[in-house]
Amino acid sequence: MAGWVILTGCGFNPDGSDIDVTDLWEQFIIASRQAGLDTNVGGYVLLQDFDGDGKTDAASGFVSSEAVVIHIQNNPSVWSSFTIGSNLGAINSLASEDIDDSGQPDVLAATGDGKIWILFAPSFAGPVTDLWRRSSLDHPVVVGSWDDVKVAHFDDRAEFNIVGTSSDAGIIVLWRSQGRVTSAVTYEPFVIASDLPGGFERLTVADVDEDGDLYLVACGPDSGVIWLENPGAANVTQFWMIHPISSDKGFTRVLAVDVDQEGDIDIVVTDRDGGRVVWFENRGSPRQNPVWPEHLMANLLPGRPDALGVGDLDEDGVLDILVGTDTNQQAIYWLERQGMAQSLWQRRLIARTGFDVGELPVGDIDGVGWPDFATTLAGSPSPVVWYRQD
Ligand SMILES: [Ca+2]
Ligand SMILES: [Ca+2]
Ligand SMILES: [Ca+2]
Ligand SMILES: [Ca+2]
Repeated sequence: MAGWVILTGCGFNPDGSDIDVTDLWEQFIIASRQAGLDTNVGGYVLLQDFDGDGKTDAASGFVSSEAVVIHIQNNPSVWSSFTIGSNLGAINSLASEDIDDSGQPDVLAATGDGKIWILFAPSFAGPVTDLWRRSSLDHPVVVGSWDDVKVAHFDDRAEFNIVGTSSDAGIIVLWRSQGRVTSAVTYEPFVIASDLPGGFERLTVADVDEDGDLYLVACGPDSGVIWLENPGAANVTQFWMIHPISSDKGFTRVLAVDVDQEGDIDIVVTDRDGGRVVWFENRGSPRQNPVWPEHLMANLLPGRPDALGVGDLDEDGVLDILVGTDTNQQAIYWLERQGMAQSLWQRRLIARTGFDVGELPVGDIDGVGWPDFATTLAGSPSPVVWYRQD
């Protein structure tokens, strides 16, 4: 990170402390520790209404559980958990969309066993707890481990596209359906990028230049940050140009959001080992103007930031960034920009968790009041939780 030392010391509260808002946030349990499910390492959680009753549900998976569990909300403090897939390999990422257009959302899992699984929800004829069919995507090459999976519409077909990244294979792959989806086998792989030195661990989907096509942004601790240019919705199997955003190492999580509210998508990343959250400023027309200035958002040492979320927590029209840390002084913070300075961020402490914080999806979980968020707490007696602000 040489060259950015000048930023150290900027961007904190004047007295160097957090604004403590822990009293304003209450934790609720989505799932308690369950026999036969090892939830001690590496958690992932997403929000989705799986049973179509209008109440937000969740899906979770852990590196150590090798299983995907859905959590159906009965009421905000009572949730029922059902394992929808087990022995899948270490869960490295989860995604959810209605892949087969059945009316019920399905779940995808990228795993350490070298597979990307699609878990298809049972039809509406039966309860959501019926058997979930599973199948895995075809691979263009043998992959040891998939790090991330995302679902979006990159092409002009009705069916969703799926993208996955494997850092150890150094590839990023896009799958497109050959017609109506009945199983993962309907999908054909197309390699977007290969021979990527160091590889990329995390993906996010964003329209980086606002031309209507969706692009990919990728980060990897051994490779930096790039964006990959979709050649166009009618041409997704043609060449995807790779554009560098940063060649600095150490970035573990990535988020695309208009940080400075100038109307273009900026990129937020965690530098886990460096304890920092930084953002890269899109100065408009990133194809012609490829320099993305780096700005410090927070230095959380000795905490190791390795989880990001975004939402307008205080409903003031400005998106807020959630950050979770692990290893030391595990906590959840809310970062809010102060005025126009790019590196002046106010930091509020939402919770000291005592356990490593996983992902931080924001949503209206209880259906009333302010936005809420869920997360995983690896190793905790309550490994899947949500937080509400009073
Ligand atoms: Ca529901
Ligand atoms: Ca479905
Ligand atoms: Ca912007
Ligand atoms: Ca806000």
